[in-house]
Amino acid sequence: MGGAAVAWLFVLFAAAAILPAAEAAHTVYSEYQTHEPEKLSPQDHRTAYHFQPPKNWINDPNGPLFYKGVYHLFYQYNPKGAVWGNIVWAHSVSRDLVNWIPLPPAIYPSKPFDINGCWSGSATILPDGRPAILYTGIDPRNRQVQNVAFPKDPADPYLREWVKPDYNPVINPDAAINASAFRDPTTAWRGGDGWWRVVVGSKNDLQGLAVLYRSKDFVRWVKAAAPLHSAAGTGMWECPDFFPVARRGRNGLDTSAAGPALKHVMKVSLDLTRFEYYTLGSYSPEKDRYLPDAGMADDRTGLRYDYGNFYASKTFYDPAGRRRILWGWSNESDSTIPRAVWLDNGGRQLVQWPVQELEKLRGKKVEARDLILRKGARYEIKGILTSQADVEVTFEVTGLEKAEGFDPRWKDAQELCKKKGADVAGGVGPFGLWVLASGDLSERTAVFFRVFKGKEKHVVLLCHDDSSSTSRAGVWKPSFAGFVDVDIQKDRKISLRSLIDASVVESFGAGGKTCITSRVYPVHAVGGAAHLHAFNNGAAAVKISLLRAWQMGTPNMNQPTEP
Ligand code: DQQ
Repeated sequence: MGGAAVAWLFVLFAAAAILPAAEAAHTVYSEYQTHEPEKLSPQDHRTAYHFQPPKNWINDPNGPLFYKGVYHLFYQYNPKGAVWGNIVWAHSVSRDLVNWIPLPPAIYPSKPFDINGCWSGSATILPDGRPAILYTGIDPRNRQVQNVAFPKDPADPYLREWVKPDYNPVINPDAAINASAFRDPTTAWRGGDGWWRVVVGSKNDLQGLAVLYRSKDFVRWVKAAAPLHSAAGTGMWECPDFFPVARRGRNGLDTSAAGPALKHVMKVSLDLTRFEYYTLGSYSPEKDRYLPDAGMADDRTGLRYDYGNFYASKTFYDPAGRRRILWGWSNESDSTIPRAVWLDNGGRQLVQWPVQELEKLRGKKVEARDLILRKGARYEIKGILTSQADVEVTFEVTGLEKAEGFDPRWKDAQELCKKKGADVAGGVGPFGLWVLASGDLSERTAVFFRVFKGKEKHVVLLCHDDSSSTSRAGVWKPSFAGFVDVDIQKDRKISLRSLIDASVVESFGAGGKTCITSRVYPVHAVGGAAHLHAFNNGAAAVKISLLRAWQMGTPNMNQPTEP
């Protein structure tokens, strides 16, 4: 028998014994797994105040929690290279969500139940105050199993060491479950009956699943007869998140909170689209079923936390600030700014806003008031380093009768933004900011609103449009966009906040109703060469009633320091 035939036999045998390489929607570059990152170029795109490790690959935020006065963030990390692989739970701590100190990885492959990887999961605070982590381990057969880990020394506020008991895995995929699509346990919640519940993301062909398990002691978990929720045609549900929000006010709620004064949020990260969608709805503790409100969808027509580069997000309840905080992974290698999240007054969507601790990085400020921008006008914001800035602006709109007509077939905001970019003159808008712009404006990212006249009310679109930049041939320069649910005819004004951080632009439209994060990699508009303008390309004049821009300081971002 020739060598080639032997090799075939071996492959067939191996394939029968183990599942194919564990399925996750990350590209594996085996040749780069142990490479150091390249030396940084002088044109540095490294962000300063977005969470990131000093080097190497990072993806999903994992198990955020608050313990004994310290915030903990774990994250999917490759200790050996700048691409996905060798995944461990890296660990950083902070007292203010702004300055971060790295600690050694908390959870790393070491036991049969996680020897091929320690994937995403969540933390739960147990009734005695101790945290527990549930995470996905990849076992020797490349099956995805769920494991539990506890702090070795609960007296240590930094929770440096974690113990993974030998009785793991605590949840195995049974015969009905696809073992290569079974991952990312949520924070658990406890019902009035004293049973813990947790959801694990999965799929059955194209049916996305939130598989439900129950436990009395957090160790023995029993699968419920039906999933908490599922949706046809959505594919694998990665990183599900399930939590309550108060019907009124901005305070966050503990994940186990129950009662009539709240609604529930179910968020799924769809492997098929690589975007996330959430629904608002009701959770019945008796039936252990979640039912989205009428008109809400888990698929690509649904609501999104962020209409840009944002995935695998996770929330946690912060008892110190009585708020729920959200983090997302902004592909490439950063997390977004932690955001407080609450239910909008109308109860039809969530609102997000950067945690207020971020404001302590605000340094030198420039301000402009009562500026009228007529068609084609622009105004340069000078006097601060605009490649690392926080900009807040309120636009007053006039001439709503000049708004372009809205075609009801325009369902996809991103397509609409592509079609009607920042350089396509309009009636009311496009108006907004050009950020990370080169001196000659050949390179720029437009963050802008465009107002249309719909049948019943005006339709407002928020876009991030990087497409007009002439530099960076061959680099993906997507337009991202979302509709903004406001009554512009009544309000007559709309606000925008953009966090600019070298290669991240994170925008919050209308006080955080529509959010967009982009990664942009300017060639010329880096460091001190970056410019910032307000512009208007619409026929109707807009007035900037107030614009404030702050240069942002640089926190300790995971540079080794003693906690
Ligand atoms: N990333 C993890 C998985 C998760 C995916 C692996 C989402 O657990 O499903 O690094 O980005």
